[in-house]
Amino acid sequence: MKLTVDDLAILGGRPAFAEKLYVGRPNIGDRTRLLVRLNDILDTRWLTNGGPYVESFEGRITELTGVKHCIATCNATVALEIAIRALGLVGEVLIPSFTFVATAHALQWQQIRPVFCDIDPKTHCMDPRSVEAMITPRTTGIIGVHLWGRACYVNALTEIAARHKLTLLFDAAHAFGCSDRGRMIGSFGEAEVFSFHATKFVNSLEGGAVVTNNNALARKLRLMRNFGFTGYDKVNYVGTNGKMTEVCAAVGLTSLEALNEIVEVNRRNYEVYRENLDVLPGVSVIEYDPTEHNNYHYIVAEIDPASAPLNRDELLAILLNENVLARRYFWPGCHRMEPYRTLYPNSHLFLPQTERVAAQVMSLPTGQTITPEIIRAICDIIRAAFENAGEIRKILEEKTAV
Ligand code: T4K
Repeated sequence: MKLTVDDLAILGGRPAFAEKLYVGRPNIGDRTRLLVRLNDILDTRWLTNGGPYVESFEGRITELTGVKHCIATCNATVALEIAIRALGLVGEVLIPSFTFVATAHALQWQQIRPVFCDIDPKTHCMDPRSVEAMITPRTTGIIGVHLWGRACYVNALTEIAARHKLTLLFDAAHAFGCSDRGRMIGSFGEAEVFSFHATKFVNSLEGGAVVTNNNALARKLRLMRNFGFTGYDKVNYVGTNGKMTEVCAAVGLTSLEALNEIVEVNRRNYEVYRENLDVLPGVSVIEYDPTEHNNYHYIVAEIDPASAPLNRDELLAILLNENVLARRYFWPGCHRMEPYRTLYPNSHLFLPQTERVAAQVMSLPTGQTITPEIIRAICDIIRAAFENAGEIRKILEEKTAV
């Protein structure tokens, strides 16, 4: 389908897509197998609290990542919270600002200050030089984030953590099924945290997990996930209710069975996007290293305002009008969100690359519901918008002036 500017809804036409195209549309595994599992759960009436489906889900995660222990949780935010608590982090912890706000909230929730570090604009991951520069006597840990599923600077962060005697944890919410120098993500640092939220390529409706090779830590995490109970009527820690339900585990197991299929679809989509977007002025799709395992879950396009005819936000407005709900993850950066911008008003002074990248990045729809034809049509909209940038900009300016 070749669009002309007349087809662009912002100029009066009908949206190119009759139905909304979402980033994060859930992938669904084999329904028949899922329904068998759900019936079994209902028949046995074991719904949560250490049931067999959670146990097998945890077993599959350990097999796939090669990590000794998996503690499945109700979501990754709670997984981060209990990992942070079990590791004894206090005071200040270094994290990137360019991440989903849950990374910061998991610290602030327990009165630990997230100290925001800048990113390397090439990888969008926390820059080890910024990490080193932000260490103070109050720093107790570092949380590296494998953004978009691409491993962050694991070696450099491990070395910095060891030299400064800091605890290293990874937020691997995006990175299930990905590797770093051939080793599956999950076994780096003291522990790593995965998300299996509905919008992730493998999902358990809501869900997360902490994985670790540390036996004592694993035991502590299991207790903390279940109120700190060490036996009937006996509590040893301040715990929470972080348990995954049997239904979530059944969805997760079914989703894991489709893992290779979903990755294949994501990889195909990624290649079609690259083919069609990388040729446009000022547009580049972030690269995944083909020598690593990748889940290709995020299609992230960078729009360089210096060379693209329209900027990121102008393109988003066009796409939205065409029913393409692209997202500007992770704009404007945690440091510009409350409570952080009030609590730590000077953070932006240390985050020039974060500010620049956050203003240029958009995430595009992919997953099982998105076909190469849809992607070509989305890319055609962007091309047509660029070709008519002058006219479009005028209309957008008039709209915002009203
Ligand atoms: N660390 C990092 C680095 C993370 O990215 C995340 C979560 C976490 C930690 C915490 O993990 P969890 O505690 O959530 O397990 C979404 C997800 O809710 C969130 O899990 C994810 N990262 C983040 C990047 O994306 P929103 O605010 O964008 O969600 P929402 O509701 O706008 O959904 C995104 C799109 O997906 C929508 O446009 C519609 C579509 N959608 C969504 C759902 C839930 C569907 O089509 N069907 C659905 O059922 O955060």
